[in-house]
Amino acid sequence: KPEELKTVQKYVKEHYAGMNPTYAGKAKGKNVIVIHLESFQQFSIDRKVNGQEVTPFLNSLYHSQDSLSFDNFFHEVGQGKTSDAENMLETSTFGLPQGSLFAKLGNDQTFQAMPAILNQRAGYSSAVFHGNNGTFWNRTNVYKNMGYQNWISGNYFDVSGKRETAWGLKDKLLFKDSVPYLEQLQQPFYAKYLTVTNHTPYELDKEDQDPNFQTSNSGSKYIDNYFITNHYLDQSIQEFFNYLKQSGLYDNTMVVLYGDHYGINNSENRQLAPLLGKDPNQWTELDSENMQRTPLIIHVPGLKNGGINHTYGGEIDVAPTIEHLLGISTKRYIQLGQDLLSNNRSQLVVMRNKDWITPEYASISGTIWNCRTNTPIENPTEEQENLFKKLQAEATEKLSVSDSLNQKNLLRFYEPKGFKKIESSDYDYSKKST
Ligand code: GP9
Ligand code: MN
Repeated sequence: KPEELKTVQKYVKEHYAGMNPTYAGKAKGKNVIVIHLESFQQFSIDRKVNGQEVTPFLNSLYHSQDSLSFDNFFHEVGQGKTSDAENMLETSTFGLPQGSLFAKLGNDQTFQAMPAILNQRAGYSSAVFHGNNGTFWNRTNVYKNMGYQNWISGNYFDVSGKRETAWGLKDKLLFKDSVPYLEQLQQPFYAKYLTVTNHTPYELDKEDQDPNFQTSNSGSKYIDNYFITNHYLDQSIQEFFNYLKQSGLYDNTMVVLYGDHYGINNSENRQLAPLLGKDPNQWTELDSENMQRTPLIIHVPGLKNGGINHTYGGEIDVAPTIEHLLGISTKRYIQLGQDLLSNNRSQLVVMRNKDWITPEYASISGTIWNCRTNTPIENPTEEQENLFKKLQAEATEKLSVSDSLNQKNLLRFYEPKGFKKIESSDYDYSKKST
């Protein structure tokens, strides 16, 4: 066993935050559907434009007592964007400092990822649905190494003519056309939907736009279009929930919805500011950092004691949260995140570029900000200085542990109790894929 692996294991052991007995196992045995909301930011939740809600259906899920919703949840992606978000959700480890882990390492990487864990611990089948071709972000190879049984990519769907945008099959059609495949999955299943219509440049054919929705007039085409595709995304989710309810799947399914990363570039934030009730001339670096919040809504029909949780966390924390809700303990795995429902978790959120944020302070490109006053800290006390050093050291350590694990493919040498190593040759998606 290499020394580096021992260091990683020591780190994981020291940072294990346990689970919350109030919620552990609350979704045991349910199907799991993860819906990846492309480029969807938290500020769109409860947002009104021209007096009208942009995403009324997602808002209703967000406020439901059957949902565990998070309003201080941050994306933590690097250059791998969507693929980094996927990697974090599936493995609770970070993407790489440069490039995409999926693309760079995905061919030979040993993963101990959600589809394999759920299959081996609780008999889950698994599938990914996505309207883009199978090879984008090297997904076909990665999904085999993660143990995904089915990969229903754009190669399976009719993407002719106006059925797709630049990024693949339109979301409403993705949800609709996935049904025949979804219905063949043995229950319980773990299914992931990667939406794409709400992706830059946020262009959508007129006939797909809701004539009753009037978007903003912000001065930025990006922002105005963003709300249009946000609204379309919202309708597509609502239609899918209608299907889940009609088919009877709803009651026995936990649906996890999350935004993978920002959609509006920081360069556009000043034009966005007035829509958020802010003065564009007072916009700060910290305001931009605060915009890196994305939604996380875990909808468990029948839960009843959900609500909006203000804990600070990020994409790295989702896998243990889901596993604990399903009643699957995670102590034996190498995961760098902490259950978002645990009472013992750290409030330090680490970004891929070594920035970090807590409820009190944020470090942005080397400057420390006071989150309460929205000002940079110019003359820190000695006590503050020590605290900032400590937080930066913790952030750096978390990233370097992840990088050592992933770049040296250390899971090759790690055998968690009862875990059967995934052999990519056991998986064949070739039927229709190219
Ligand atoms: C492509 C889609 C977008 O298939 O997932 O990826 P992104 O550009 O957001 O990384
Ligand atoms: Mn993306």
